[in-house]
Amino acid sequence: MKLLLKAFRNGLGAIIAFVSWVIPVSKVKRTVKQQKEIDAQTENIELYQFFGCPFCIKTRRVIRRLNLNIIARDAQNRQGVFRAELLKETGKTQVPCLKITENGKVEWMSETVKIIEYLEKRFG
Ligand SMILES: N[C@@H](CCC(=O)N[C@@H](CS)C(=O)NCC(=O)O)C(=O)O
Repeated sequence: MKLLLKAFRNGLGAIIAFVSWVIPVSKVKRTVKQQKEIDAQTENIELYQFFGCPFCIKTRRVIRRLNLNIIARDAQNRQGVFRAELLKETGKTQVPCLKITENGKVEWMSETVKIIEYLEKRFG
């Protein structure tokens, strides 16, 4: 029963992810120079996420719209290094979670609303 529910949840998540991927977004337009500057900043930002999680899909959509090259880390794989790192550093495996590395300091940011607000404010 548990396995069936998990399969259903993952299947549903994959469908939502696919639908979100096919629905076009109106991307923020920048000059090549501006985009290069933003790319340099986003090199230090990573999104810890699950592929089919609705909160992660919403966050990924904002990232797509803002035209940000933020690398997505799979925190769903129970044997994976990113899940282990997320758990070690934040004490939980809640996603989405943004890892922001700045001046040698690492900040972990949870909660979709907070993450989106941060991205919009900084890059919107
Ligand atoms: N309030 C959170 C909820 C996020 C949430 O529930 N994420 C689920 C996946 S859809 C999760 O992290 N589950 C694994 C866990 O909590 O360890 C947000 O808005 O970001």
